[in-house]
Amino acid sequence: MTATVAHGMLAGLDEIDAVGRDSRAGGYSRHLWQPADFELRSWFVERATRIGLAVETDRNGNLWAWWGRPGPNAVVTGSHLDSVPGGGAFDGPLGVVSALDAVAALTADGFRASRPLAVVVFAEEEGSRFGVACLGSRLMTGAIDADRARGLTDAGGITLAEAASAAGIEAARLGVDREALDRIGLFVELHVEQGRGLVDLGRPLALASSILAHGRWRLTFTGEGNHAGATAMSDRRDPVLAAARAIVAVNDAAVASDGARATVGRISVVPGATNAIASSVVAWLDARAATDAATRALVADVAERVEECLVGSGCAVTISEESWSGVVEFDPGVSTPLATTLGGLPSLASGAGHDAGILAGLVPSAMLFVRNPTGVSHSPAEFAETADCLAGVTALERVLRSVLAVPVPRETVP
Ligand code: HGY
Ligand code: MN
Ligand code: MN
Repeated sequence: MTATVAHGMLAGLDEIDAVGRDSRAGGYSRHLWQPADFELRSWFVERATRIGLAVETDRNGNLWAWWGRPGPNAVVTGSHLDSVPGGGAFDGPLGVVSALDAVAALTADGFRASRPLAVVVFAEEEGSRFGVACLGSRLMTGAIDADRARGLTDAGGITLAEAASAAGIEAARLGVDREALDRIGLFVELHVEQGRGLVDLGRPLALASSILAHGRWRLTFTGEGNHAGATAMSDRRDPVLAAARAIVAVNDAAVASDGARATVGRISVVPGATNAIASSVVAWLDARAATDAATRALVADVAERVEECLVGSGCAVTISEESWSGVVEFDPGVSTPLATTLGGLPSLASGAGHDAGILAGLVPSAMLFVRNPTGVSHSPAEFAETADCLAGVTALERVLRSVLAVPVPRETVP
């Protein structure tokens, strides 16, 4: 499925349509500071510059395109351009393209903003290269320790610090960015919906009410590498078998819970030979639930079940928490006026995480969702109708007009 939208607006989706296509998985694989990501960053700079914005890269690799002088109490909109492996065309890029189009509509008709405005592209939102989702916004806000982040490694063993340096970012400066954070007066992220909420409501747009608590855990199973032909079945300590049983147990735990979700979508087998019993397996657990406590309880249940699976296997397991995001409740004091501006919109809970969720505890934040008729995301089947996307741009533009018209208090004018 492509993002083809033959319209002046949303043309940005067509412009990046060929970038990072994944012929093996289908869809797109666009990962931090790899060729597709660099190409998308260049596209963004060119696109933003063309409509009169000035682009800067912050200390964590996030891009900011400013209309006028950067300053406090800014209205910020945007999303991310990276993808999961084999992801869809809309998750992230729709928010960036819509933001640029909404701002272009404002600049084109001579609108005069009373507050600074920026379009942001957050780095590594999916965590596909270094394992931690929303890495750019987490670093900026201090939601991840900078030293720990610098040591994160990609599949090839390259550290974030090394990758940052290679991309021209000073690794020592990765981390909390008070200056960038303090400039945000309001963050509005437009995003394709990733479930069927809007389909069920029969509405094209909604505002976000909440985000599930979620996190990632790394399960490392160790056994004994050995010969596939020469090792009797009774002599084996096979971590693949242990991991397979454990993965079934992960699913059982979520099914037994009250609506929690648990997924193992990524497994690596070492050494990964057809004719060798593996020596170790790493399986990544993604767990989510409506409350922090329910998510923690699910993971505790998973851990217990996984240990039970290993009894008598001769294998061992270690479980390490790689990232955690507590439940997010978007502030109705921020969202309700936006809904009013838009003539009333439903509110929708999100099962997916977002940079707006990382920011929400620190700066006024809201999200606009655009209907996804397939309800499918993180897959090439992710989709949004052009009419709904255009409704999203128009809604974002109206929101920006309304919030930008409110003057900055005199003492905070830069
Ligand atoms: O994984 C997530 O929830 C998000 O799409 N990054
Ligand atoms: Mn995503
Ligand atoms: Mn996203």
